Order: sequence, then C-alpha cells, then structure tokens
Amino acid sequence: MRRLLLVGTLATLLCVPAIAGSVVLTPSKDNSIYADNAARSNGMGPSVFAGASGGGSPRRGLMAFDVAGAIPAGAVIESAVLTLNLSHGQPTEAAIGLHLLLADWGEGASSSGGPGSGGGGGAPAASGDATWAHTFFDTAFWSTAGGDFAGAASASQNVSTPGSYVWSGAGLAADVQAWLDAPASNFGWLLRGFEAGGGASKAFSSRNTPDAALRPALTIEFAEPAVCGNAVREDDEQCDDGNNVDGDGCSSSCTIEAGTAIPTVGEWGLLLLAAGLLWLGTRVFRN
Ligand SMILES: [Ca+2]
Ligand SMILES: [Ca+2]
Repeated sequence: MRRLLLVGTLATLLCVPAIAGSVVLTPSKDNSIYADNAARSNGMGPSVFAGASGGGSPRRGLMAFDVAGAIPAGAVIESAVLTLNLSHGQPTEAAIGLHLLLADWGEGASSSGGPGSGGGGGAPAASGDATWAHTFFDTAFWSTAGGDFAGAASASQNVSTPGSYVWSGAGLAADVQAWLDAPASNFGWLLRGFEAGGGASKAFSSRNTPDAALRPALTIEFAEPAVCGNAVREDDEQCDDGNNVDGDGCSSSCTIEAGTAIPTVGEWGLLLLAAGLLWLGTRVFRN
C-alpha cells in the first residue's frame, strides 16, 4: 500500500510527454475525373489517374481519408506521409501535386475494369460519381469544372516509372490537422499531374485494387493532448492528482492552488537530504 502511494505521488511529480500514436489509413473514397467527357468516372476502378491522355486531355484523381474517425479529437498532427503505387502510365517524368479539395464529391459504382485493362478512359458515370462537371453525378456540380481545389499544391512529387512514391511535408500535416479539427471540411486531395501536353498520364493503384498492399496509404503520427485528472502530470500541467476537484491543492484544470503547493522534485530532494543529515546526526551524537 505504501509503495502504491509512493508511485502515485511520483506520478504527480514527474512530468511526462502526452501519449503519441500513429495510424495508417486507406482512402474512405477515391475516384478519377476526365476533362474530355463529363459523363465518365471511375469510382470502383483499380486505378486513380492524373496527368493527360495521349491526346492531351487532362485527368485528375480524387482521394479522401477519414482522419477524425481514426485519431482522437484535439490531437496534434506531427507528420503525414502519403504513399501511392504508380501501377502504369507513360514513363515521362512528371510532378504530381496534392491539392486541398474545397467541396464534397462522390464515389459511385463506375469501373473501367481490372488491373491490366488500362482504364485510362474511365467508364460511364454511375449515380453519385464525381465527374469533370459533377460533384455527385448527375445532380450536383463543382463551382469550377475540373474540381474546386486550392491553387497551390500542399505537396508535390516527381514520378516516372512504376513503383512506390511518397508525398510528405508540413503542407500535408497542416491539411490533416485541419481535417481533424473540422471534419465537415474534409474533402481530401485532388491529384494533379502535367496537363499542358499529351503523354504524361499516370495511373496509381486505388483503394479498390485487389492487392491491399498496393492501395494508397496515409501514415499519420500524432500526439494526444494531456488529460487533466488521469494522475499523470503531462506537458504543461503543474500537477495532476487524479481528479477534477478544486480546493484540494491541485485544481480541476491541473494548476497548483495557492497556499497548497505540492513540493517539486527539487524540494523533495532537499527534504530527503535534510532527513538524511538528521538521521546521521542522531547516529553521531549517540556514539
Ligand atoms: Ca474508388
Ligand atoms: Ca494529466
């Protein structure tokens, strides 16, 4: 019992960083839109396209992740890394930018077919699919055809031959933080490639590709906020006595209350030193 009390006391004296964690998310939805045909989409297809067809018609990818469903509210996003598998496409090197989407969009039942079928032309849009014109085919529309998205990319990566590529940096972490803090504004990213000429179309494995290892993966590292009342002194808490009661020395917001200061580690050390000297003194004078 005495040991338990000691451990409890130490827990309130030592300050530890709040809990850190990481999650890997596959998209909650993904799709492709096609400039040359506003009635085509690729909701359930195995690939997400970005760039332009051989004929020079742009394609753009759409991808969203349920961040708030996987990370506790109030957490601080420390990093976000998106890994995509470039499955096929023309080998020309091209930058693929991730742009913050500003409007909601859908993933319907359209599919351009399984892996190996190419699928760069998409398939007839199904109900609820995003297209070049529609956020949800065929009843709701983008403000601007081709998607409503931030002009500046949050992250960019050059891709060329098939393989795994990553996008990272402060811009992605800021987007993920915003999605966690305001889930209603989470519409994901638009993948934009080189659109000024033909010959730079890129196909990335989608969440619907059969091989789970090739699907898009968003790796997020985060720190959970300190919890006042959990008997662990975290981050900038002055104390944590395991409750949310005022007037007992440690307030309900984990600040030390006036006149009832809990000794610091240094003060405990001095106290122990004084006790030791006292004990030594009694030994010396006894002899
Ligand atoms: Ca999809
Ligand atoms: Ca705490």
